[in-house]
Amino acid sequence: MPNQSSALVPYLDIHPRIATALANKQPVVALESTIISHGMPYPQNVETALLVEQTVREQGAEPATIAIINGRLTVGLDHQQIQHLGERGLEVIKTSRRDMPFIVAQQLDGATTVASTMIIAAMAGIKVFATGGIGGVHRQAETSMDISADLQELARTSVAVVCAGVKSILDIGLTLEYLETQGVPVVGYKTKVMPAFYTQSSEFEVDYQLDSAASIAKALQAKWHLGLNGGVVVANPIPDVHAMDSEAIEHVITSAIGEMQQQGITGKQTTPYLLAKIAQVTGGNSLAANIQLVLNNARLGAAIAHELSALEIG
Ligand code: PSU
Ligand code: MN
Repeated sequence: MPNQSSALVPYLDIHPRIATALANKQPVVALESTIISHGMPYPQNVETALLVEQTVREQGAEPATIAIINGRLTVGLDHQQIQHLGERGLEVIKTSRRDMPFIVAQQLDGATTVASTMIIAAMAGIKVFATGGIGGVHRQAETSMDISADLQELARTSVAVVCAGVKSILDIGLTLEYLETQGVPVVGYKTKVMPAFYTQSSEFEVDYQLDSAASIAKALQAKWHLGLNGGVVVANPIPDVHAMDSEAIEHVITSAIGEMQQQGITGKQTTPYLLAKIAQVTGGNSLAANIQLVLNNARLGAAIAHELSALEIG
C-alpha cells in the first residue's frame, strides 16, 4: 500500500508495513546501511542491524533500514537484504548524495550513508533516524578539505538524526562550527556536553540540553512548523557502563590517522579505514561499545518518533 509520497517518487519502494505505519501516523525510525557494510565487520554488522530493528520494535516503533537495492531506493530491508549487505561489506558501494544517481541508473546495490539515508527517509515521510555516529569535519580538514556530506545534508533535509555525538577521528570543534554556520541545531539528550561517540563527553558544549523525548519532539515540530527546513542532531551519550577510556581511545585514533596518511588513503575511504583500524587495534572493545551506543540511540529514536507521532495525531 504505497503512501502518497511514494507515488510521487517512482524510484522508491516502501515496505508495506512501513507504508501502513506512515499512513496511520505511527512512529517509524529510519536506519542506515553504510554502518552495516562499512561500519562494522561481518557477522557482527548483521547481528547488530537485526538487533537494532528488534530494539526499535520493542519500543513500539517500526524500523526502516534503508539502502539502494538493484537501483531501487528501498525503505525497509528484509533479513536477506541485510545479510547480503553485511556479507559483501566493503564491496558494496558506499553511497552518499552524489553517488545516488549512478547506483540508481545502473541498477546497483548501494549502502546509504547518513546523508543519503536522510534523503530517502525524507522522500518516504520519515522524520526520525537513529545511527551510531555522523560524518563531520576531519582533523586537518584545513588542508585536506575532508568534510562529510552528512553535514550539508543536515543543513537541507528535514530529518532528526540521533547519534552518539561526533567520533574523535573527526575534529569535534570544527564539526560543531560547521553545523552552527549551516543552521543545524545540536541537542544534547540529558547533557550539556557534546558526547564523543566512544566516550560520554568532549571539551565542547551543545546548544541545548533537553531531558525528554517529548521535549525533543516539540522542538522538532516547532522548527519544521516555522518553515526552518533541515535536520537536527540529537546527541545521545553512550551509556556510562559501555564508555571507553578517553586517553586510550585518543591514542589509538591518533596513530590510526598517522598510518592512514602514510598509506595515502583519502576521500570516502578515510572513515571506513579508521573505523576498521580502531576495531582491530582495540581488539573488538570499540566494536562492543559501538554496538551498545547504536542500541541506545535506537531506543531514543523510537521514543522521539513516538512523541512526534502523538503530536501529529494531536
Ligand atoms: N561513523 C561511524 N560509523 C559509520 C559511519 C560514520 O561511527 O558507519 C559512516 C556513516 O554512514 C556516515 C559515513 O554517514 O560513515 C560518513 O562517511 P564520510 O566521512 O565519508 O562522509
Ligand atoms: Mn570525507
